Amino acid sequence: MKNYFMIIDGKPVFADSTFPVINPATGEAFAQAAAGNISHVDDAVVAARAAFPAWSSTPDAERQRLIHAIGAALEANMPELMELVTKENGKPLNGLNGVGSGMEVGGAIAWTHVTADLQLPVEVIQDNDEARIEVHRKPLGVVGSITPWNWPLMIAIWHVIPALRAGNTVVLKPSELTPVATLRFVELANAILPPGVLNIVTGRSGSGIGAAIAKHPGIDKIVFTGSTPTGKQIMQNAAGNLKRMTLELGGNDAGIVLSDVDPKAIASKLFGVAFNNNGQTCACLKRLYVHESIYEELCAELASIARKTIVGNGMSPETQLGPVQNQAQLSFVQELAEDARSHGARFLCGGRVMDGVGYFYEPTVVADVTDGIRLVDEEPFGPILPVIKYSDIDDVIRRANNSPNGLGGSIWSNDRAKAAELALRLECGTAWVNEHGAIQPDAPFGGVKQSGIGVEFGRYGLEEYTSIQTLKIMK
Ligand code: TXE
Repeated sequence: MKNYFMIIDGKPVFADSTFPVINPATGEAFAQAAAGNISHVDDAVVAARAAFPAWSSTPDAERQRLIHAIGAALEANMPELMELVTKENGKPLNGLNGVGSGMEVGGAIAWTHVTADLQLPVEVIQDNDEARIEVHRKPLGVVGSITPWNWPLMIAIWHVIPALRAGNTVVLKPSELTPVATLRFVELANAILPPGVLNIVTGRSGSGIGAAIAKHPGIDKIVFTGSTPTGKQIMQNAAGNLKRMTLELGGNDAGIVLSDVDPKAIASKLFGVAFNNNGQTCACLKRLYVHESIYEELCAELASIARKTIVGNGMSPETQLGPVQNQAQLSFVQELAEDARSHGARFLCGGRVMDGVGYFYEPTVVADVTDGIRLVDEEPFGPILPVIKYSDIDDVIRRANNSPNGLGGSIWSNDRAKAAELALRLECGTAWVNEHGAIQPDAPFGGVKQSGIGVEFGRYGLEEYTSIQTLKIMK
């Protein structure tokens, strides 16, 4: 079984012990990762601080060249990275509608190259006889990145690459459930970057490494993707030195289907945006509101697609959905399903843990549920979709917005102008029309309310890794 090491100051670091990385399709360990501790965080911060002056003053074009080289290294190692992502996370190599580890690694490569090409030009806001005023963007220093298990490699790239592009150095901590693809990425990147620019520390659950990063006085910014409760703890811990912060937290995205659509025409797309990666994506559609006139027909279509979906070990090329990533998440999905059952929900398909090894749950479509039960009000983060009937558009917009979350939302209609108007009434960071969860490296993405702070991607995302310096030159 391969043993994955941390990298601090460009050097491999093996801790005193290792912890197992479980393949959720089998429930068995397939790799070991270094069980680091808080002292490794200190070492990584020292290395990152030492590397900052040279990295931040490296000419822009050189930083761009090195980041493109990282993109090329990811591409050259794509099959290995795909296998690692599938084994640690469970998502299939190909997956439902092409959402699998191929997309994850392909996305990581694309984001790396697009972000390498982004620019933060000096803005001149006044240049007259009195004075010239310029606005400069400067790197913050050391960025602490804390990533989750659902898109382990892609999210690490989303954090690390813009941080580096803007001239910061990084201390990265992947989820204890999915450290290996990230460890391999950091190893590849360290063959390209100067020592100390990108460091990675791994540890078992309960190691306190995440909290140590959040608290560390030598870290200037935290970028975190994960749950809202952990995001709140990080914010508290980060207050000591007023760290800058980008938080990408949970969502419980609503999709609203108007009466003018043909259920047969949109069912497959709706199913895909709700169930891709087994619903374990922050911006999956998680509450589906359907007009009463097409409710039964759309429910039946969704259930029929769910029954035909191929669930299994993600290493098989035909698998569409893999296992839930971990036992705790599987138990949580079961808990929400049982609660819905006890409230009279109608299970159109699924609703059971699958027999055999691994953390598999049947793709499940649940009708006759409404706001106020846990399956609708809480983010299930699993392969289960509540479908909720509505009759009045103003009422359903109010219900969609009646959530502490505000990551994404969508309107589905043949009348695009009307749908766009309604979409703008949704309280969320991204609103889609006839789409859901679709993101791209040049468009900002982030949550409002308790779904997060700040945005990622594109120029807006890159700016979050900088502070502004205003320069006023008197004439
Ligand atoms: O997340 P955590 P978990 C949601 C989803 C899921 C739930 C729990 O609903 O069911 O979160 O998942 C590190 N200080 N999302 O338990 O705890 C931890 O080690 C600093 C939505 O995995 O938030 C890991 O690296 N760091 C989300 C990371 O935080 C701490 C994606 C995420 O763990 C820490 C994943 C602390 N005190 C889950 N405690 C999305 N937005 O897509 C833990 N960590």
